[in-house]
Amino acid sequence: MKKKRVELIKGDITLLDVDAIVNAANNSLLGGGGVDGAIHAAAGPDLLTECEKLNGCETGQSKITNGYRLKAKHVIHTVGPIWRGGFQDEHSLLASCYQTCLKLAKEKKIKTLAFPGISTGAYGFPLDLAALIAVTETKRFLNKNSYPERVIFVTYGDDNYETYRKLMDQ
Ligand code: AR6
Repeated sequence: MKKKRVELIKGDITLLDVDAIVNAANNSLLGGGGVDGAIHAAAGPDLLTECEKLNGCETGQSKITNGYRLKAKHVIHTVGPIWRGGFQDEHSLLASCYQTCLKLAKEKKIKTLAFPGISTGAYGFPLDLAALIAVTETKRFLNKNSYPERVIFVTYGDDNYETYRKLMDQ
């Protein structure tokens, strides 16, 4: 049987043994709270040193670094939009985060890539819509490309897990 290329798990993304994890960063790329803080804490100070050389990142864009002390070999930092009611291009900016991360993964021949729920914490994006964008953009990309071979959505709470699960079953 063909192995599924999209998976869903609950847990802490910093612990995953994958080729790359995605960081929900901010425009400075210099760290913050939430998953960004957890990734920097787990990767150690060399991650910040590499990030300092990147000159930040625009919303909807992504940049790749090493993973340092993480099990993951790389971190793809992406900057999700802050939710402002849905009239400020938030939908296409979030779609662009997924597209640019997947494109970087393809270029680097990354086999396994794990995503957190970009913009669904401090940035306030409605979870249902964010999960729909995540699943739609990922499936669309995987249908046309052989890298990444496998994408894992990592959720950090029961609500999030159920939201993704329903969408992935469709
Ligand atoms: N593993 C997996 N998911 C996590 C983890 C973890 N260790 N920790 C949090 N989440 P957020 P944003 C989930 O706020 O909304 C930062 O300060 C969390 O439950 O981390 O894109 C940055 O520097 C939520 O579902 O990112 C920016 O300033 C999701 O990760 C800002 O927050 C994203 O929540 C970005 O906000």
